[in-house]
Amino acid sequence: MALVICSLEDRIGTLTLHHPERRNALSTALIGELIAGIDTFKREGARVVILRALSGTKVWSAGHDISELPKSGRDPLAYDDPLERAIRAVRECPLPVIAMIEGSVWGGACELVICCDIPIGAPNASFALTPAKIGVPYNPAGILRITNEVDVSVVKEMFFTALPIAGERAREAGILNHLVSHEDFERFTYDMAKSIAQLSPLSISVIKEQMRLLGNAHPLTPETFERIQGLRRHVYDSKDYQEGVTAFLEKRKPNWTGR
Ligand code: LCV
Repeated sequence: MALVICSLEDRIGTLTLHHPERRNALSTALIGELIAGIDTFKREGARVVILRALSGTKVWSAGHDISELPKSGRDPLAYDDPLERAIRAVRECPLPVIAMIEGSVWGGACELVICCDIPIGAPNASFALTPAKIGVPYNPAGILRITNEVDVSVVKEMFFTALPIAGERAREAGILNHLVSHEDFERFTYDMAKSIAQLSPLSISVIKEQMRLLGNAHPLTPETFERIQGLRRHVYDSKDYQEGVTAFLEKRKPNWTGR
């Protein structure tokens, strides 16, 4: 049985978490399928990814699979931990990733959602950072990634109380971009995905990668600067860039080739 259901239609790739018996806990197996799904979408020409759970779910994800946490004496969130690999796969994916959240989100799954590019919540979406419930010393990269996106005073309250925050408060704190009624949730999300799929994939992928590199809160090393310049040159030297400009001048829709 697939732990993540993958579907690709009109260049929109949808990954649906599908392990309700374990409340979509982020196990090694589930993360493996999630990363494989992203790789498939990249290969098959998707322009945007939606990460969701089954419609009507009460628990979007229960976070790291606690049964897989190492016994004491080993870092529970080391660089190669499955949760860390999933977060890097989302952040380094050249396609925008929309998180479509209904139900409760726990622990490291909150960071996974926050690291998606456009989190959209239904009214019952809630978020609880729970390392203090398990005695886990959350990792510095994760703390930096969360505090880069979410109001620091709210992040402290979430870490220190392990209590969920929801609705408007989650949107105001910066966890959610949009809070949408259940009736509009599906249509709003897929309409946004469709609009992204009409735009230049090269331009979007290089803007996303620049934001990732610049967002790591450290002075730019010469190598990082040159990598950014190379990424941007790849776009403005591209046929797509010419096509985007020409199509505008010719008052027609651009035909992106990704080259
Ligand atoms: C493995 C699970 C899990 C689970 N792992 O259903 O952020 S950090 O640093 O802490 C990081 C290390 C992290 O993300 O840690 C995980 C943080 N997650 C949590 O604290 C949430 C733990 N889960 C729960 O509190 C409850 O399961 C919720 C509230 C999510 C759902 O409650 P509900 O009553 O609907 P159950 O608890 O009955 O869970 C159903 C089955 O899923 C397993 C759980 O052990 C149970 O398995 P059995 O049917 O075999 O008893 N399960 C739930 N969460 N994170 N397994």
